[in-house]
Amino acid sequence: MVVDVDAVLEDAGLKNEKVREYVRYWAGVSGPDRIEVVSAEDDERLIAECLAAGEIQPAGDELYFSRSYFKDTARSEERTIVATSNPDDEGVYNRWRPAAEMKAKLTGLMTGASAGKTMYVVPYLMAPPGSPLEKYAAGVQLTDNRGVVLHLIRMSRVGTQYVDGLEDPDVFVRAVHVTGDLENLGQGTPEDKRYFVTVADERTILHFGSSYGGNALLGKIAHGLRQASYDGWASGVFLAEQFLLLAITDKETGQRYHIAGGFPSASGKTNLAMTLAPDALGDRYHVEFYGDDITWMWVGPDGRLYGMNPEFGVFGVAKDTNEATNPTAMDSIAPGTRSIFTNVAYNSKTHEVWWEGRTPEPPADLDGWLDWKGEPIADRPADQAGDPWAHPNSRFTTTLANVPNLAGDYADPRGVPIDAIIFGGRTRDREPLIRAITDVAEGVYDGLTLGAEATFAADGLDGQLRYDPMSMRPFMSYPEGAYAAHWLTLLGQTTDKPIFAHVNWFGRGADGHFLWPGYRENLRALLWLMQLREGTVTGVPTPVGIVPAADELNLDGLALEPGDLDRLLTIDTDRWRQEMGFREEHLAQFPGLPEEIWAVHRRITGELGD
Ligand code: GTP
Ligand code: SPV
Ligand code: MN
Repeated sequence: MVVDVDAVLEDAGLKNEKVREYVRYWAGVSGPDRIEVVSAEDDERLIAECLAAGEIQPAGDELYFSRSYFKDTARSEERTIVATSNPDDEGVYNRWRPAAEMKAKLTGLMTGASAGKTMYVVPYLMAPPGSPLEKYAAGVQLTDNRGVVLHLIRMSRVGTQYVDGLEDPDVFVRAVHVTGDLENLGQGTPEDKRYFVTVADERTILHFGSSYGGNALLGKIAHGLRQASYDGWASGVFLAEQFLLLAITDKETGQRYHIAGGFPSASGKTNLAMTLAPDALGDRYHVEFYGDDITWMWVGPDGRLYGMNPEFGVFGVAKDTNEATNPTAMDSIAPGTRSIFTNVAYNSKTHEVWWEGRTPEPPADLDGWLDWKGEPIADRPADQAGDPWAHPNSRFTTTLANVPNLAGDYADPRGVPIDAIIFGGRTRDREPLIRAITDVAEGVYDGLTLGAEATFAADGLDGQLRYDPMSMRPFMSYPEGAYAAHWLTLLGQTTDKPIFAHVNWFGRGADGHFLWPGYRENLRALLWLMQLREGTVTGVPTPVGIVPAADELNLDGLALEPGDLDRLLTIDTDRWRQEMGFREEHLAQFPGLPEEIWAVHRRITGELGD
């Protein structure tokens, strides 16, 4: 069927001729039956259409449930590629391939693959309007999946106005998503047909073979992280990182601090960004949310490092989200918020949703309950009785505006000045609760050597320990040596430098229990960091940073098990010496790593002794 692309775009008031050219070209490739231009105002109608078609189900008052294909429930790192025309762009983690080869491959896969479907044209902006980084933020996603459109409307600013007023009409990211025949793509086999490609030097994203999360919502990770980090490096102007962004206000002194932080996927960014002060400290401290997954950072006119969240929503891990761990998240997905739950357990009769950790025990009455694959829980054979009801990477999607502690200035185009940058992963041993780092090169070194136990957010890697530089390993778009140099250059331009810290909420005792209660209590470590920056505490110096003295941490209202605090604040020198050997191998993979980074490594190794 031949669609009159120009007539559709004309009708929709989409005037940008470069956008039209792009839509025409890819419609010619994938061959949809219909084309529709989407604005945020279309949400209600699209929801109704998805409900009518059974693509989503009702999950309470203005809440929705969706299930993705059971082999399509997480990002696939092996199938993700960064392509350019310059072989020097190959890094250790970006799975670089030649642009020409990948464009030909994807064009082949996409040819005719949207036949019988509607192609949605979704113009978007990954920035608050008016941002100094706005020109890197405009994009147009094409997708043949209506459910994906619902997610895009929640996760990014969507509307034709974002591409019609462009300073240069040609400067927007071309983001093409074709779902493909999910049941015949050989996911996870040697015949895997999926390809998730960012052609970074052409600002073109071509994703084929998924309708899930970071594989399909191209503004988020493909543009917001891979493309943007490449643009930030190529322009020399900014950094785009998988970081949360929050503010802490001390109501007594009126001081306000902004903290950005990189934790690998499924390691607590959403939880920390949405955190409320623990009850005992709530009268004095207030935490505000800016972002939970992506922060773009640049040097402001006053010489400080500024940051903003380019996203418009939250795509958060459902597991263990409840009133105690994350009350703010629970509010942001309450009735009336138009949230979408994906791959959680669903009750087809009562329309309730449930996931592991939502309540201590699953619902007692199994009637109507389906697990994330859609199988009735009541019919489970005995040997599957203990299987999770929800997929471990099941998620909720909601807009920022639903987050009750969203900062009033979250969309201020000037961004916010960053006082501290923290790194943290899931580490059972070695890492103390917090260690502060005052030197920029040492902070960058710490980010580059961030290590974590792998999580369910990426297929097939659960349980393995791996390095995840700055939490960007799955999103790295250019060589790691150049990445480190770019960080040092930008931070070198700042006059008032952020303090760095490494945090770990996941330390375990010998019997496996968490040493630290985590969640809302994590604020206590950050308060210490801010005091250290102010100079009101001094901490205890160690070869790997400054740790709190036991009496410097505010533990009001918190009962820790005896001995646990000691372990949380102690550096295990033997484990650290062993770690330095691993780090040496890790860093040696990266050609062109700046000498300043190696100097930090040698200094720490020397101080740890042998
Ligand atoms: P992505 O969205 O994948 O990038 O992940 P994220 O870093 O935003 O992870 P998120 O905050 O959603 O946390 C993932 C999991 O970690 C959830 O199951 C949380 O319940 C758990 N978690 C978060 N914070 C803590 C903590 O302080 N302690 C413990 N023990 N678990 C935590
Ligand atoms: C992550 O995996 O780090 C996410 C979710 O934030 S996704 O959008 O699926 O990449
Ligand atoms: Mn993430």
